[in-house]
Amino acid sequence: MVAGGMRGITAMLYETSLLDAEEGIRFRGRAIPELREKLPKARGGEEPLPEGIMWLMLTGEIPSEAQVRTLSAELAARAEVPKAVFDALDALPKNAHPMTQLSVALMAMQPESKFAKAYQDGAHKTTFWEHAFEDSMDIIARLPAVCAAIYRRTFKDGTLVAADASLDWAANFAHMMGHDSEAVKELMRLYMTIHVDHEGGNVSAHATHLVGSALSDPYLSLVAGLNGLAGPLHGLANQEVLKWLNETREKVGDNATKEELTEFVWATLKSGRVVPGYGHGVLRKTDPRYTCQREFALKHLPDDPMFKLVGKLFEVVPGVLTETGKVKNPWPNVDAHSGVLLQYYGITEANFYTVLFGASRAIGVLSQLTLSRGSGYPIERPKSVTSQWIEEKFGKVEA
Ligand code: AMX
Repeated sequence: MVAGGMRGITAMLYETSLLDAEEGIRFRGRAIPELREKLPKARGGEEPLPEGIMWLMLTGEIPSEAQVRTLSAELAARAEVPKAVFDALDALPKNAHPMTQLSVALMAMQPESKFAKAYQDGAHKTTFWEHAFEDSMDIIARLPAVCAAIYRRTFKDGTLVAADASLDWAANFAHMMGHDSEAVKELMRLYMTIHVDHEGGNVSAHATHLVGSALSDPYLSLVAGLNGLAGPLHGLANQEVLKWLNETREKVGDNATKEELTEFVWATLKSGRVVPGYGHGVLRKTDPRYTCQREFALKHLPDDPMFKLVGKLFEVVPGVLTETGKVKNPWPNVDAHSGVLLQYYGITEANFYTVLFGASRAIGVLSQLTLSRGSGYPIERPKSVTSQWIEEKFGKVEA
């Protein structure tokens, strides 16, 4: 287990969500289909508001519509981004990856940390959670403006779109990116709800949790997690999926047979790459987050050629991965689908996709960070051993 990426070691307390290998993620005991039905929606909308899942993760309770509207308004009231963020972004090379920009932008806000200030002022440890909560609210409130600024300076003409405080958090996010249709707003609500959390052991959640356990403030802790999310085996997989789908399309066209697709998937594996969007460290079934995005696509874009390609690949990839004899979960994960929905609505810039994932993941990991400070979780410090120690204890392990 220690040599295998700690897979299967139970080692953390993490309240906001729990992953079951067969059933997928549950947030405070509730699965995605139930949340899609029960969480409050925007007026006239059908998808849940991410503010609702944030409330659920923090309190364990499904909020009322009025509670969610209060939270939306509170976030809107805290949304102003300090000028230092834009100065820091301007100082970066034009080709800095959007995830690098997001890290830098958050670091530029860190001097405002209420947690760090309270600690320096001698705050009692029983109050740490309050300061962590204040920072978390500020960060989450500002993320739409920060991410939209990154989007518009990297992929558009750099002009910024003013916030619309009457909109919910996700709809305002789409609006500030410059995507104003109701359909995009609905997609953003769904997207931002389903990417929030995936229990504690994944790289972004664990890194945030670990760094937070040193009483590093929420800005420092979140950035650690986001830098992990920027890895291609974790959050960056969503950008890799769209690139790979485009590559697939170029190579085999829109009317490829199953045999042609199978050959293409094998060619990817033989070139020493992974098939992005497939596999998981814990899940052993199709990710319910994939399934709900598929349902969204069936409703809104059933004839999109990219959506059809995703469906066709679902018919061949698991067979190929199973045939390798080593992949433990041959089924699609959340990233296999998300890019196709975004590109359909004109958000075609794949390098931006992980920023969207990060904005959503911030809600989950910061909710847990607040709870961890509330429960006085200690500094995390597991034990490591050397390979020599393993050999002395258990003998030489043959590969
Ligand atoms: N394509 C090719 N090979 C894969 C694979 C895939 N999709 N999934 C697993 N494998 C390989 C592993 O690389 C490993 O090979 P190795 O023994 O030669 O090193 C072997 O199968 C066993 O791996 P595993 O135990 O099944 O998976 P894991 O827990 O080590 O890794 C994950 C999980 C997600 C990193 C892996 O499945 C992967 O690389 N998937 C593709 C990238 C991806 O979609 N990542 C996103 C995951 C979800 C998320 O965090 N957003």
